[in-house]
Amino acid sequence: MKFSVLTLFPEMMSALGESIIGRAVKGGIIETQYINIRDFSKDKHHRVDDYPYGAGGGMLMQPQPIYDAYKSVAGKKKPHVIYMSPQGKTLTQKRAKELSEYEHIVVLCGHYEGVDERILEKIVDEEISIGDYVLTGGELPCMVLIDCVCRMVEGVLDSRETASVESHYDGLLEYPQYTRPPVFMGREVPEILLSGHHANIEKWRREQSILRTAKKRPELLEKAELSQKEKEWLKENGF
Ligand code: 4H7
Repeated sequence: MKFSVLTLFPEMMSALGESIIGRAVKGGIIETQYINIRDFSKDKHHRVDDYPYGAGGGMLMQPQPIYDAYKSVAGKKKPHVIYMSPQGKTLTQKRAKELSEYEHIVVLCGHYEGVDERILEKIVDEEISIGDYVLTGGELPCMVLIDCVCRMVEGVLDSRETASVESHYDGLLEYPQYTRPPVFMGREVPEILLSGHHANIEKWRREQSILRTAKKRPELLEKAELSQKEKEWLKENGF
């Protein structure tokens, strides 16, 4: 899978060269390219922004350098183009999984007060936000998106990192986990985890997931699929 990022700050993307995503890039499962929109400015001072018509503060990114940057990465087959914007639909695990099926995604990162509306109409398929708060640019949201989508791509995670037991995968939060030592500052690892009884451990983990979700993110429980038995069990535990 390939990501082409159109940005004024390509150096910011270096975080994606590290850790698990970095490994997938080195291994050739994921391809990334970072295009500096400024390289496509036709202005003699390499300007890419200008004042908005109708006044109002701030600067806007002009459409021409963005369009030419887009043309430089778009092949024969039209890529899926995403604009990172606080006006977009909020990114979810479900959408990330769907996006992982695309062969080529282009991400446009806005800066200053955003981009000229006409470039959105011309090239953008979808606007995505990473949450209801304001940032200085679309680069950090873009990295969040790429990280989240890439780890859903087959082969990016190894079997130990598997995506199937974690928060948000089945609509529930992750159960608590423990590693060595067995006693830390007087606090013991739950006995059941040391028992070696796999079925009991699975049951305990499922209960802990449900309990945690009820405590920390009760609104998630409405969408999660709980059995009648589990719903009753929750009630007995005060929820
Ligand atoms: C596109 C349009 C995404 C990109 C406007 C981007 C939050 C998110 C940006 C803006 C982003 C998110 C321009 C909006 C400057 C804020 C003061 C870059 N912020 N900006 N305004 N939630 N900022 O995903």
